[in-house]
Amino acid sequence: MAELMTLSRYILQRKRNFEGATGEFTLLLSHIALAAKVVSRQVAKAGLLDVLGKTGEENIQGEEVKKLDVIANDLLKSLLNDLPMVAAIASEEEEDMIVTEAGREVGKYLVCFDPLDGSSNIDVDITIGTIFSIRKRKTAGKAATPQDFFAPGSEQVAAGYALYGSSTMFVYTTGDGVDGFTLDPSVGEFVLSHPDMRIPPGCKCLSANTNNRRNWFDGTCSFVDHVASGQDPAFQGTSARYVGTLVADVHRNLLTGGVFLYPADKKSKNGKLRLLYEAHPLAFIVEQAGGAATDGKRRILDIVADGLHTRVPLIIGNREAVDLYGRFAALEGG
Ligand code: P6P
Repeated sequence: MAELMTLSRYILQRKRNFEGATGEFTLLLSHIALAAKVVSRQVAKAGLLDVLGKTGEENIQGEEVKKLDVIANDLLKSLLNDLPMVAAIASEEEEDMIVTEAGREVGKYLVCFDPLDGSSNIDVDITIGTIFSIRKRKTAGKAATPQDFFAPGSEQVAAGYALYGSSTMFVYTTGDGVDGFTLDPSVGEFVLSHPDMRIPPGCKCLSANTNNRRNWFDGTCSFVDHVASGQDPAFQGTSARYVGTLVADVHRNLLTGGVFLYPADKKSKNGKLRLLYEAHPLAFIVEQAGGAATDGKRRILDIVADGLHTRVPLIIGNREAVDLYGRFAALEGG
């Protein structure tokens, strides 16, 4: 039988070269993977369970909260709350940081997550995902504060996502490359399927909500027009692909080559996407896979949040495309 390299076995194997590997990180990542398995099961049967539709409430972002959002958020909160190595968590669905019971004083890790990214796609059966970011805090021995989260994205010790699509995948990095695992429902394990993921050369996809063009700065419009013009050999085979789930668009572009942009515009100078639990983790992964991520000017991993829900413009994917966007933005705004 082919080697069944499960996520747990893989993390344990890689633990040897993970600084201060004490097994705590392995347990933390395994808990996040467990949450992904449970959410995957709920998503797979969403139409049969009373989990579709809205709760009638709004979250801190002013967005409608879908039932599966609440399920995923509550699940991650409860799983992480029991782990002594987790000091605090920040969630897209929670206005404030949550200090965990078990790790209040002794926990060294901080976990940020978007429990269900793309939830507007739940009811139409389009791929959604969970995004997470793990960083170490500097204030051991006492309860964490939000300021613990306000550090460059380059200080993350791990980042990853689960993708609930045609199959359920778990993709993560600890700064030593990116590896992808596919859930085998017959054994209930994530099995290594995409070792050492690298973004291929060639920008196969351009992902942007072009209906926002009326608010875009000239640099963004010029970049998109340049890609569509067919004049640049680097974009001869580029197609428009936009799912409306950030993690699905970024994952596809990671596998095929491509660039995703949710830029600053005249209405939202900080764009729409959140730094701590969307841009930082995905930027860590894409850079580890050979790509790049900026806000149009700054490297995403250099940016420090000034709030748990800080928003940033996000241009992420093939380094050449991201850099080209930056040149248009510098000349004409973006
Ligand atoms: P728009 C989903 O709500 C999300 O946060 C990301 O997953 C996605 O990329 C983006 O918003 C889509 O936003 O404005 O194009 O619908």
